[in-house]
Amino acid sequence: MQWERPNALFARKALTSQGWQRDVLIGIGSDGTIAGIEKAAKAPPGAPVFDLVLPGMANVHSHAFQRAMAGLTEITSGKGRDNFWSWRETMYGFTRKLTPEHIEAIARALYIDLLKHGYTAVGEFHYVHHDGNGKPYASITELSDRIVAGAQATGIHLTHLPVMYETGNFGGAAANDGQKRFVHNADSYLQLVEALVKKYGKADGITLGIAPHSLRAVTPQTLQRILEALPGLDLADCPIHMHIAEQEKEVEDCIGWSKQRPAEWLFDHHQVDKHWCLIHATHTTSDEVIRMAKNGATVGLCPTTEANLGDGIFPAEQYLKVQGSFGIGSDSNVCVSPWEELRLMEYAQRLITRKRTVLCSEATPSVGRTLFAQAAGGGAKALGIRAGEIAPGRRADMMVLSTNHALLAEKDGDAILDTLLFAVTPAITDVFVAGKRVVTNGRHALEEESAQQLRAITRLC
Ligand code: NGQ
Ligand code: ZN
Repeated sequence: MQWERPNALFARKALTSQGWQRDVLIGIGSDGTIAGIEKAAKAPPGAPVFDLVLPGMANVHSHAFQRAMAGLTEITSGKGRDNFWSWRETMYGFTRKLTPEHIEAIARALYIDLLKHGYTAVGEFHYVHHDGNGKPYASITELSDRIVAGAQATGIHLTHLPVMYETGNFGGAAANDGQKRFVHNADSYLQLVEALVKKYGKADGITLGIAPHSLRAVTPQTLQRILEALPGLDLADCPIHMHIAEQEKEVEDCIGWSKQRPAEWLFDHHQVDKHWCLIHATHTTSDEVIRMAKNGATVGLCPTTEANLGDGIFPAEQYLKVQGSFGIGSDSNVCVSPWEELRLMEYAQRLITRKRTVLCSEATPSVGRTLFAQAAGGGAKALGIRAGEIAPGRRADMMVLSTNHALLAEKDGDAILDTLLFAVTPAITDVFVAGKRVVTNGRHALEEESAQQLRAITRLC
C-alpha cells in the first residue's frame, strides 16, 4: 500500500509535549519522525490543515482473533454461573475453527477499526501458533506472518509479542485440549523468536517483544531460560509482556503453589523493570502497586474486557498517586475505542469510591488530560516505541479529530479532552502512523474489502 506522506501538517489546535498550542506546523521527516514543531505558524501551501491534532494512542494488548467472536458470548450457557473460565472454554472452542487465512483477515479488519478510533500502534499478544489439532505448521512463523501481514496491510505499527505457553496451571499442570494450538516448549519457542528476529528484526513498522503468557502457563525454569536468552537474540531491550493477576482464582492458585501472589512472586524472582508490561494487574495489593510503580514497569489495563469478563477493578487511584505508569489495551476486542477504555477506567473508580474526578491530580486537574496523556506515553513505552507525544524526534503518530460538534467547537485546552472522553463520540477524521496518512477523511483504503471478509468469517462462527 502506498500512503500519502506529507512533509508537514498544520493544526489549529494541537496537544504537544509543550502542552496545548495553536497554529502549529508539525514537520515530518523522511524517517517518519517529527522533524520540528513551529508555533504560531502559517500553513504553507500544500500542507494539510486540521482543526485538532492529538498524539496517536497505543493499544498495549490485543488478541486479534477474538474480535470475530465479539458479541457471541453474551448469552448464558444456562449451566450455572458464567464467568471468566467458562468464557475461556467458549473462546478455546472458537479458536479451534480458525485457519491462517481467517486469522490474517480478522487481524486486518480489527486493525483498521483500531486505526479509525485513534490507535496508531498495537501490541499483539499472539499465542495461537499451531493448527486446529495442535500440529505445528510447516513454517514455525506461519501465524505470526499472518498477524504481520494483517498489520502491514493496514499501516498500524505492530509490536509483535509471540507468546510462550506451556502449562495449564501453576505447578506444571499439563495444558488441556483447548490449549494445544498454543503450546511451545522452551526450545521451540526460542526457535520461533529467533526466526522472527531474522525475518522482522529490522522491518519497518514492526517492533518485536516477547510474552510469557502468565505464571499459570509458563514454568519458572522456562521463564528464566527465555529471559536469559534475550541478549543473544538481539532482544536485550525488548518489551516483555505478561498476564499477571486478572482473576481471584488465579491469585489463590498462585498462593497455593508458591505461598505468594503472582506479582509478588515475579518481583522476588526477576528484575522487573521498564521493559515489562504487566497485563491485568487487577488483583494487586498496596505493596504490589508500590513495587510496580517504583520499578518502572507499565501496567496494561483493559477496562472493557476486564468488565466484560467479570475480572474486577484495578486500584488505579492508588497506582496513579504513586506515579505508576499505565497503558490501555483492547484485549478481547469487544471494544475498539481508546476513549471508551479511558472513560470506563475513571467511571469504575467513581463507582467504587463514590467520588468524582478520581484519576487526576493538583498538577493536572483534568481527568481527560491525565488519562489520555498517561495512556499515550505509558503505552508507547510498553510497546517499545518512541511515540506517545507530539515532540521532535518522536514518531509522527497522530490522530486528527473533527471539532464540528457543538460541544467541541468553542472549547480550548484540556476541556477538549474532557469533552471527548465524557460527552461526545469522538470523530476521528485522519490518522498518521510514522507520518503516513493511513486514514483519510474517516476512511481507510481497505475498509470495505476487509469488512466483507470479516463478515464471511462470522458466518462460520
Ligand atoms: C487470553 N484473555 O490469553 O486470551 C486470555 C484468556 C487465559 C484474558 N486473560 C486466557 N483476558 O488467560 O488463560
Ligand atoms: Zn490477554
